[in-house]
Amino acid sequence: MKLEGVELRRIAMPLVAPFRTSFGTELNREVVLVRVVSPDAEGWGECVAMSAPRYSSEYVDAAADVLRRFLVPALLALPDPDVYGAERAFARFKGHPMAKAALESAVLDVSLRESGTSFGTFLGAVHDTVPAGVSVGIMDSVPELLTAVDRYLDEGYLRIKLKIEPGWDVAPVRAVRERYGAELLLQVDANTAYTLADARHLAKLDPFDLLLIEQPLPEHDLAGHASLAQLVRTPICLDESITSAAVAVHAINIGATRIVNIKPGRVGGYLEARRIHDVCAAHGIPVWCGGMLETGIGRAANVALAALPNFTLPGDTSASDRYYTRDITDPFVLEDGHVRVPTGAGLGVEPDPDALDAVTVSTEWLAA
Ligand code: NPQ
Ligand code: MG
Repeated sequence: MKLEGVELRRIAMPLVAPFRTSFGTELNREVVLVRVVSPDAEGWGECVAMSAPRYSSEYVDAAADVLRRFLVPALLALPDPDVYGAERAFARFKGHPMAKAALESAVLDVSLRESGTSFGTFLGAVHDTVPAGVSVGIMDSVPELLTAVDRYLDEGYLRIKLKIEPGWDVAPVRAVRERYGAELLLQVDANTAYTLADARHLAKLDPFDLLLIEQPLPEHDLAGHASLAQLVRTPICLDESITSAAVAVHAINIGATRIVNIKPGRVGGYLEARRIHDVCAAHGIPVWCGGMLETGIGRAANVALAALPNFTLPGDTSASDRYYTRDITDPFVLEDGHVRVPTGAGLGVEPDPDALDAVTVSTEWLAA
């Protein structure tokens, strides 16, 4: 494949409602979109870094900088770029997995569009639709939370994830479990807000039969998660900690994680995400697809990934309107609690030019 150049586009999308987690409140999603252009096609990728380095050390301006100065030039210097060569070229730079994932998926998209193959087919999808869960932010009160959960269940979501932090954990979990009963698939996500000293407190969640507790401790504390796993009955699921297939294997082997959240942005791309899927399957560890408030571009790729066989728990693969009034692609919608895996070439979706214009802050063209 020959490339003509790469466009970096900054967009800003207002959220339908503020989204509060243990690390802060988001009102406006800033995104870097990557468009890779060949003579015959173009491919899109979405960088999931946040405006500020709160989820991980990456943030939007840093991702744009490393793309512009290092990753895009390394890609354009390849004599015959493809997704595998791109991944190898990016590996020569430390860190910045979200920036790498965005560019890697744009390269994959353009090459798959040229060959007429879908993301799902390329990755090994075995389902036409995937079950959708929803992540519910921290609220000011339990009644407010129940109103939100009511609405999501009415819309058809098949699993609820409550964001938790110290002071907002046992009471909201109890209230939701009591209101909807034992049948509701329910889990929590702490985004690193606790310490091992909170083990006895976290064990108070055990009676509520949660599917899992996601990332209770800081990301680098794998040993702490292994210790915590001995003190609580609820399965521990790692998100922030799992940065590669090698780390996933280590975390599984020391008993730090019984379930794994896979986010392609966090691990440097869809190739590494598929390897994590594969090593988890080999170890009997179920996985599910996380979310980073993606637009339709990132969502399309995630939904394709979530259709692989070891994604046996509903993901944070919500419908577009969970986050955005107007998505930049045709919106992903719930059909009986499921989201459909696109079947067209590449991502199978593309940005609508008018919708894209309406949210674009700036663009730059990096020519080959
Ligand atoms: C998680 N996502 O699983 C994350 C974290 C997260 C859907 O719960 C702006 C951009 C705000 C990305 C807040 C979900 C965000 C964000 C939370 C990601 O840990
Ligand atoms: Mg998480």
